Amino acid sequence: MKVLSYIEQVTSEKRKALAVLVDPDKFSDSQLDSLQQAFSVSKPDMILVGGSLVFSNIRAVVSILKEAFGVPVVLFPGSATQFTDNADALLYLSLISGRNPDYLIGQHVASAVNIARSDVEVIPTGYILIDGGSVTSVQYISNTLPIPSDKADIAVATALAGKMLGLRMLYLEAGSGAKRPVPAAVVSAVKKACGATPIIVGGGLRTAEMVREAYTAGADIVVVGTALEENISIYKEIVTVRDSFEK
Ligand code: 1GP
Repeated sequence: MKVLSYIEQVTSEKRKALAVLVDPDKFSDSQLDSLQQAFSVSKPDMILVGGSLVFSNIRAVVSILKEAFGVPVVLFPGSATQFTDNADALLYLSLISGRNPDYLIGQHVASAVNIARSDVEVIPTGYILIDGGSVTSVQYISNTLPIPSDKADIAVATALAGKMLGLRMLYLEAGSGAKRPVPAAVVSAVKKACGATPIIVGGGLRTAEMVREAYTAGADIVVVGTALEENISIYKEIVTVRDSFEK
């Protein structure tokens, strides 16, 4: 099954999905071991690979993760250079909270021909940065301003614009390692306005309780990266929270 169809099915059935973010620059044999142990109980729905700036070999990391886990490996690229044709799918991100044309269309033009030549599933995704209490790498590198975290109305207007432009998913991002995650009020307002469009929430989700709050507010997919790099033992609690939404 294609990745987007799977996500749309999860969303329509009001179940929840979990994505684990792997930063290729921090990936190591010991991280692979700890993910293998954690996932032996219950797997995430997908693994995201990427980052604002990546210097290592993404193709090699994708290939190891595909082989090890048998779950979709989805590119979450910080720039056109992070595309690799051995991934299952690509979040084709348009940074619609920003006004930097390079992240609205420039990187897309640079990567379009290589993507079109591949069999990688392309998922047009509206990427919406919400202020997470500190300047994050994505904000600095993309040279864009995040939406203030108390302005749910601006987040809703941005999300609706993205949806009407044809974007198939909306990613509410506080930034990796954010001090504060996207507020529940912002998640629920966007979910209410955008109906069936899958909502991804990530950045600064450090505990199972925070993950539960994001799901309850309306996140269809939650992304966790830093918290698992720091303490893999919380994976079990997080995946239990995901499964508690199963009917
Ligand atoms: C970052 O949303 C992801 O792009 C995950 O953030 O590393 O804070 O979990 P964390």
